[in-house]
Amino acid sequence: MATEKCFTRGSAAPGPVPKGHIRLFSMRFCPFAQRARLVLAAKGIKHDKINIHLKEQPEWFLEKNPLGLVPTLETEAGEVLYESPIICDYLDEVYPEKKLLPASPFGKAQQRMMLEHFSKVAPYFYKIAMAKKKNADLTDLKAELKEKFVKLDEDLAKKKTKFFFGDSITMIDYMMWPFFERFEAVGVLCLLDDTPELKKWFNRMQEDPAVKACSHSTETHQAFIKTAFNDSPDYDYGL
Ligand SMILES: N[C@@H](CCC(=O)N[C@@H](CS)C(=O)NCC(=O)O)C(=O)O
Repeated sequence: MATEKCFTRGSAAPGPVPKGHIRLFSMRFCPFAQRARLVLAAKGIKHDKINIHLKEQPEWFLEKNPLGLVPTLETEAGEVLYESPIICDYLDEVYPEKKLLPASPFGKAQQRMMLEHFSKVAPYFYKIAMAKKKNADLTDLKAELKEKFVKLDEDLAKKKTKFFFGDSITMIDYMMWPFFERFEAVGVLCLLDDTPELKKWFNRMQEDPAVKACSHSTETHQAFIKTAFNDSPDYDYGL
């Protein structure tokens, strides 16, 4: 799809997935959809992308995924997948160039365990954003998040690796990244000053071509978050 503008209720349904492509239903500011975009970019997978207006979803999108969630993936055969880790694992398996998951069952299990732990860190983006909206005191939330950062920092220090599963980027790094990009937007990235290994990881991630291709600036995130707070998210912000 040439346009990045989102499809909304009443938008005409797209045609079938083009031959040799795979289709991602996304939203430009969704951290979970960004995981899928990162994997597509890192692996150089030919795809087409349709952004969805999440408040007024097209009827045909709800027919494909009644949960109405992005990311959603549609294959050339009309198969539909959702849930970001499932989509990303599927892409890694179907497109074997530049594997992001380890080959061994134990390696895969380790990545899943790390992701499970990280699923307790990711929600802090929303918690902090909501607290900021209410002008609430952030002290406790920041202390809790700092504790999580310390654990991640210790993990990197113990492993002595540049990334969370070796010296090159693997799936787990891409699963974590979108939330760190947004931690900066909600003003808590200064917590990294006390976690030097995690800070180095953050800086290395910023240099990755897929991360560069799929990121928004802090200012753009902040502007989008502001529209979301006003209950009228501008999914096309900046286009
Ligand atoms: N567990 C899902 C979460 C996806 C998710 O929450 N996506 C949000 C956008 S960031 C969404 O589609 N919201 C639409 C809705 O809840 O109706 C995943 O990992 O893919």
